Amino acid sequence: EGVQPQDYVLIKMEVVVPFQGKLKILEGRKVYLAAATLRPETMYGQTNAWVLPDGKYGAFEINDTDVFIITHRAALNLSYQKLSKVPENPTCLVELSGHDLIGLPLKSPLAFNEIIYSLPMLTILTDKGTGIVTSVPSDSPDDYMALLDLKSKPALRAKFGVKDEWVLPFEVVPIIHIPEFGDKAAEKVCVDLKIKSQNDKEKLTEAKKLTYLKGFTEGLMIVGEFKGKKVQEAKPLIRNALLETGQAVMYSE
Ligand code: A2H
Repeated sequence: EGVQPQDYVLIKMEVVVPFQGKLKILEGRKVYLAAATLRPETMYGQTNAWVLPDGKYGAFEINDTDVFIITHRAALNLSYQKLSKVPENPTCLVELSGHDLIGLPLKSPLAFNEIIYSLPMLTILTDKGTGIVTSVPSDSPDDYMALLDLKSKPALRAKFGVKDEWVLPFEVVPIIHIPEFGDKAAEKVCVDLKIKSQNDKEKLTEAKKLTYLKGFTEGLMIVGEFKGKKVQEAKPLIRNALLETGQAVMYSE
């Protein structure tokens, strides 16, 4: 954990009914994968969600209606932030592994893709955020490479039981223009740096540095309600709209 507290926006990605398998027990409730992000203004470009296949998750009662699927660690933190039905005591309705979550159909706030799927990412940290990440391959080098790995490696899809239709139809959605990098900044930087896979840590760190700062200082929204505005200006407006409409909550750790 860092010394500075990190404030995340938790995006409520709704699991589409009917529930299957271990999730059947949650019938009648609103169930969400809650993804921690620092970039709420990129939510238009979501193509999927990420889970760690061997990660341990649970379905936790947040209030009378909502259930969040997150790590136990995140549920404990949330329970001290007024996000638990029983304060300071998270209630787990069912234990889940990342494998149980692969292939869940989701409706996610602002996404141009009406339905997206939950897919495996091998570099997710279980001691950061909720252990659930939303994927925006236009602007996140990690997301771009993890999606490219799945798209280009049938054996990787087979290993995790990922169906072609959860991955192959999903293309990078341009949402932000950065003068130096164009409309698909993450793709451009990954190609320029010749990044081979999601495991190419050093180069991905470099790619993230390059895109993150430029995106914030020079990026322009090219879609959505704040089209034409700078990313810097749009970010708090989009975050507040997501919070006010109940599509997201704040979480700090
Ligand atoms: B970001 P920081 Cl478009 N493991 O959201 C690995 N990565 C995680 C995570 C976890 N447990 N929890 C959150 N994250 C990702 C969007 C995004 C993000 C874009 C561009 C850059 C970017 C869409 N994915 O992050 O270490 C989430 O991905 C660049 C670092 O706390 C979250 O924001 O700074 C970010 O990492 C939080 O990372």
